[in-house]
Amino acid sequence: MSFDLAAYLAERRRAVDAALDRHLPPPDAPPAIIHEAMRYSVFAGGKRLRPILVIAGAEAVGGSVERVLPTACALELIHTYSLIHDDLPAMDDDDYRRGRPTNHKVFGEAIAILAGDALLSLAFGLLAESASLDVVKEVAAAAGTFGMIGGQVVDIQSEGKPVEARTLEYIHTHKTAALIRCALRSGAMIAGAAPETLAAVGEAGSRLGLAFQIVDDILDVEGSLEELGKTAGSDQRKKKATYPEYFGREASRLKAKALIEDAKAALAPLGPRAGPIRALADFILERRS
Ligand code: GRG
Repeated sequence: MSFDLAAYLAERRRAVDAALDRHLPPPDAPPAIIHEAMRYSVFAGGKRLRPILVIAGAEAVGGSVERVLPTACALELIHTYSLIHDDLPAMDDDDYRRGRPTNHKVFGEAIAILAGDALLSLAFGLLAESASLDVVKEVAAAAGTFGMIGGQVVDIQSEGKPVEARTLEYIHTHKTAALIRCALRSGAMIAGAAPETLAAVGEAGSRLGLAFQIVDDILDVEGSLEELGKTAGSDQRKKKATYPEYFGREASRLKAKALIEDAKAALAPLGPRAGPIRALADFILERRS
């Protein structure tokens, strides 16, 4: 029987959502406005890809869902903070995210900035309570200036300018792939992966992450507000450095496909337990939202 990805995703999304609800402060805890703003964006309906990759990373080396749930939540909180800040007028100035008006459109810029900061603080609190120092360091590196923030800085600096292919790859591998790789590796680390297994999982994560952002660039050209939950065509309007802009849509799709195959090849030594990661790899390539 083939792997039922829809059932796998639905079950793990439910577990992640319930854990997020437990870990986030109640919406009426004073000062209520900040807790409402945090919950507004977290529960706006994201795919939960990063927390599910934490879980799949653990399962690929025989770990349990329960054990990695706090780390899975931490990754989703960091991802949501990055989306809130990315949407701010000072950054991408977007009006819609996850099918809803962006956080600053509803709560104002000051609360949106603070909601992002609060999600990041909560994430590291959760990690400190539940993960080893190695995992905390791994996440800090992936989210920081040599990871996601570094990629965001170069992305912003490159707007409206001609970029070289290696700059484009730097942006995508840092802005997006670093956190996706970290999600897979963190799950595997908590589940006690051997060094060579962890290296294979990291290889796969880097390729999945880059493929994810290339597909995101293509969807920004091809998708709609209904499908994406955010305004399509925004990369072109902001003159962003993207794969389809640089290489064309067809070559970008082939590149994403090749990366997905490379990711699966890297996972070969893990055997059947990496089945969910392989299915997630196909999902990353085929997704429409
Ligand atoms: C520190 C001031 C400050 C800002 C941080 C780091 C940063 C701003 C932004 C990160 C860059 C970013 C938003 C990259 C885009 C990654 C991406 C493709 C996001 C969309 O991910 P999905 O499709 O979203 O998984 P859902 O909503 O499904 O979770």
